[in-house]
Amino acid sequence: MTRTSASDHAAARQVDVLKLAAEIIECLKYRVGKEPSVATRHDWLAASIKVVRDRVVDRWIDSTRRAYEQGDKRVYYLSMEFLIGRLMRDAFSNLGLMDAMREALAIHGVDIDVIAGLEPDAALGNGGLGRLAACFMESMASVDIPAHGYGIRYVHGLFRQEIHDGWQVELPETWLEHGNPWEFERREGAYEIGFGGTVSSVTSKDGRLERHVWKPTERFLAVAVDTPVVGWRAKRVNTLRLWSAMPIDPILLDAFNAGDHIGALRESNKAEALTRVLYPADSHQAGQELRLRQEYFFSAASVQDIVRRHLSQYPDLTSLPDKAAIHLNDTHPAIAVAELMRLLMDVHGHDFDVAWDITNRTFAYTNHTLLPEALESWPVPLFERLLPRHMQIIYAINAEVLLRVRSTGKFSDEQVRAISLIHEDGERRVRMGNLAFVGAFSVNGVSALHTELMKETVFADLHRLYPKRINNKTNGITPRRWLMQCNPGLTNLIREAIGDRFLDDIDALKELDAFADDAAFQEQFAAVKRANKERLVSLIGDRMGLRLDPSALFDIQIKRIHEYKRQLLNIIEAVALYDQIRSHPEKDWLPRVKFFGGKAAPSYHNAKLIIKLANDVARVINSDPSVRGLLKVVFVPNYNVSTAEVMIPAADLSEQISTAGLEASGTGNMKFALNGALTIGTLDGANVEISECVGAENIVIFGLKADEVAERRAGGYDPRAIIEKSPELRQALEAIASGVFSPDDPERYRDLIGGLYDHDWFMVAADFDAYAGAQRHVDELWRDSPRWYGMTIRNTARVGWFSSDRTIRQYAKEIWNVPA
Ligand code: GL9
Repeated sequence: MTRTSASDHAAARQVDVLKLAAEIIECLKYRVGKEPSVATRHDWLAASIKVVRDRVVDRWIDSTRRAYEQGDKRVYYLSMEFLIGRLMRDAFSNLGLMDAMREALAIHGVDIDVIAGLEPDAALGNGGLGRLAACFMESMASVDIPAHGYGIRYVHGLFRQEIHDGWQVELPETWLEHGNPWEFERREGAYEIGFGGTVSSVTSKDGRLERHVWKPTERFLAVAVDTPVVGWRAKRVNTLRLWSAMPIDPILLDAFNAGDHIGALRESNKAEALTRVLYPADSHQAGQELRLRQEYFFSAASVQDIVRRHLSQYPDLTSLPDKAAIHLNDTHPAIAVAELMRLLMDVHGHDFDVAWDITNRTFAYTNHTLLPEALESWPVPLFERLLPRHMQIIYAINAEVLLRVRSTGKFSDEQVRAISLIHEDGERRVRMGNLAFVGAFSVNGVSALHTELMKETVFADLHRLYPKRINNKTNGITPRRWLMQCNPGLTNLIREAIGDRFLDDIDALKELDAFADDAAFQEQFAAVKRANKERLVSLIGDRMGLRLDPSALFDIQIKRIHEYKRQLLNIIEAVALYDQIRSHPEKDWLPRVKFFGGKAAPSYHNAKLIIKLANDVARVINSDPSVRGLLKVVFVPNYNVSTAEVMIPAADLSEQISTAGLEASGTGNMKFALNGALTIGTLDGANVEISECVGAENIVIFGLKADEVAERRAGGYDPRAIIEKSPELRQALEAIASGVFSPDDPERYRDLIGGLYDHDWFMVAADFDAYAGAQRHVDELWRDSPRWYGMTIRNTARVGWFSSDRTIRQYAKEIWNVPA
């Protein structure tokens, strides 16, 4: 760039900043109704968002029109969860307005970081599955795919977690408290959604055609609430459409006039309950009727909307598969398969075969877990009562599938039973996984290992019947949020080293490899990490009143609390290390802080007990003077997307230690590696592919592999014998079980630890020694600073492949058949 053009550029920017500054005041006045002298910080936040939002809307309308005019095929991503987090930084930065807005606000004496901190997290999801949907939405806009996300506008997202006396306490989350400047309610775009009632059939005069008419007894309105999703450099803006339930009759006047004032609001209350709160169960089926109602409510509204949009552009639905790909994010929206069949047959008059062909070429399905307790199924009587017509359709689909199975002559009775959509042993249940599988033309897993296990375990028989259907799409994360926004220090350092190309083409990160052993670069890399650790230290100081040393090794395990993720293994290792430090004070122990963060499903007893244990262990270790501050344990309350954005850039060590075969992919593992943390992990989920990308010498892998776990389980695993042989493990377990960390209730952990001796389903004992050994290896690496930074820089350089842009391009090419 020549001197003149650089100064021109600066001048243009200056105009931009002044213009934005003026617009903010104008917006504050006319749209917020305040003048600067009395505006609160929330007012400034609202005004800033609205000023930028106007620019988003221009491009949004543009993107929508473009898709319409070009007759593009659209992608519809149906997901019960979108774990979005904050939106402001995302939108500002993707529009390239971050610096200009910072300066514009500064003119008014407002610090953008302060108001950004006021934006609530949109926590409309539980964990990885919901966050993946949010990353996918951002990537679909970034790689310019016309896509709509469809979900539920929960009034209360995932509960807020407080820790009282070490225990998790759940409090309602209220993200809409100050309104939501990002959303647009579309009252005109409402659909009727029914439940219950009866089905009658009407036969045509010649007696040939049979039409079914469903008369539901309960009906609600689904109202669309839209949020624009801005892609990188605002190439495209897509829509996230979340459904809110409303009563058809807001007040029953007859009842009201008769004096029944509460009863008059019955409909209204029922509607409100439908989309009020997100179920907080992760990898675990919430078996309640309300959950099935939520699933049908949002799936039916979405399918109706898709059909309406198609028919506004094309004469009939036979071209639907060419113009729409409907993606089922897990089985939660699987009922959409039956809903589309219903519309095709009962409303649009297609016969079963045509309807089934259209449906089958339109749907694709992603499986996110193999845990048996997570596989959704619904009791037939409940299903039949709530959705009588869909139940009939599911029986018809089942008949079609089982006929095909029988006709091959290759399946035993047992295998036929495994394929059936209806589970028949004991209570009859509708299997949503099987419905999604047969209704879709593509079924994918989320990492290479997970996909192979799908073929061998839950879907083994369906896979034999449809051998081409299962495919893999390894998960990814958006580098905008998970590098550029959460780690500006590292982003700038990379730009100085290799230029800006990686901002648009993440593969260019590879060029950083050449700097891995460069002493000067290592020093700068370490300085960035140090600054990020100081940021975390101050967050912990503010939130918990704890003082931490940023020169210690920051060892972090943040994710939902689940036995298979083995936070317990990590805590037991902390206790063992505590013993070692006290028995060998003469040894050169290196300072380490073990951070934990995550929520437990409210009904998951052991997960909640593990949180209490982490807090009990933290209290004892952190206050024991003989530890001399060499080990600290911190449980960070209310872990959420925003907390992750501070913790991940500050991590030295990333804990990815699930029992092999049980974590479908993991995505936190990718975020840590991208931000220059070393991984300690098992060969599970996407860890396997991360290890291949970064190289086995740049990751610390330990423990049983998936096939070894299966073998051990099959071949009479004896945890007690293993514990007896490992003095370190035995002592740590005895200490916990005997109440060393719970003097107020010495029995508290007896059963939790007893379970490890008796069955230890998650193989904590089997992997303990390998894990402890791997941790001591980490100590050695950390002492050798040039080696450590060489490894961590190579992690950042080599994990560009885990960008969700790559994942989305694979979906586009190999599943959806849309250009990207
Ligand atoms: C999950 C898997 O457990 C993760 O391994 C995977 O990375 C994500 C996204 O594919 O999906 N499946 C699942 O039910 N959850 C996952 O995180 N649970 C939650 O979202 C809480």
